[in-house]
Amino acid sequence: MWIRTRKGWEIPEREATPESAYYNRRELLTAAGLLAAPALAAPALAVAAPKRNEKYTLDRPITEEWAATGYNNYYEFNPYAKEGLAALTSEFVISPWKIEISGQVNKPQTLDLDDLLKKFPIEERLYRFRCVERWAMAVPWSGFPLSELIKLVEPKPAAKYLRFVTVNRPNQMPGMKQAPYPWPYFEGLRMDEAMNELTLLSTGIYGKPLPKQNGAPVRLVVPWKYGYKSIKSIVKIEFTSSEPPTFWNKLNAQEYGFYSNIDPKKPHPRWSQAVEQLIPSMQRKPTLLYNGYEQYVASMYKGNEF
Ligand SMILES: Nc1nc2c(c(=O)[nH]1)N[C@H]1C(S)=C(S)[C@@H](COP(=O)(O)O)O[C@H]1N2
Ligand SMILES: [Mo]
Repeated sequence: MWIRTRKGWEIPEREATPESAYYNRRELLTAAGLLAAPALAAPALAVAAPKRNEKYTLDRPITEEWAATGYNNYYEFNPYAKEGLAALTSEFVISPWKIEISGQVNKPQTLDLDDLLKKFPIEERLYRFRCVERWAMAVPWSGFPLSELIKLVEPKPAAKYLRFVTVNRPNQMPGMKQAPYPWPYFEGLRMDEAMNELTLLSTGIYGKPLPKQNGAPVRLVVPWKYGYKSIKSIVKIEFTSSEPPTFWNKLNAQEYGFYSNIDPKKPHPRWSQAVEQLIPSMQRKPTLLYNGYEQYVASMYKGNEF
């Protein structure tokens, strides 16, 4: 049973937090010692910043790091709030981390994330990112193309889809006990979508390891689809022959489809998708078809997969 709760997107426009309130909030949090000062954030980890792949460019400024790492959707930590999630992640253990790969592949295996990261070079890409609730950002993700991992495990011809599953740790993720959702979170992609050059397995943001609230230690980034497709803290990837069920579709099939490709002309049943709002200012911008990635993805679709 799903108890319906008020979502962020149901907040009336007039109550949306204006930019100045965000800045003030941050100053207050910093003064109260609740946000780490930058100098303390990165101890002497001599990790080189990943090299940026200049192919992927933006039409807007990069979102301020504090906003992208301080305004999140991660229901396992809190299904009712987007701010302050970092403070709820202290019990969440992200190392060691294993990913189990199973199903229709010649080489099923359980991979240690550290070993995986030695196999593939990490690059940085600037991508737009758009939540179905209309908030949007533009951030430097680091990671490697999911296609590299797919090639490693050699899919069989019967593999048509990938099913992804988030870690299931109610004792480390307090939100899991706050709402009766069908945990653990699960998502899926069609094989061609998973192989698309844009689809990243991301382990970092802003040149640093992913903060826990952004999906550490490894998450998907699928920039032409609504944000909920970009599943966080992945522990399992299964190659399947039929379309896998997805978390939000299970909760509300009328509102959240399997494809969830971004289309300004297709409204959500409860709101228009014609405009998006850039965090933290909530400046409005027209939504772009496929979030502006039409040249990379349109050929995969006949036109009705939204
Ligand atoms: N496991 C898991 N993955 C998730 C979510 C979640 O609640 N749980 N939220 C999704 C939604 S709705 C969005 S918009 C993005 C937000 O990513 P961000 O917090 O890094 O901006 O994560 C997606 N991945
Ligand atoms: Mo979202």
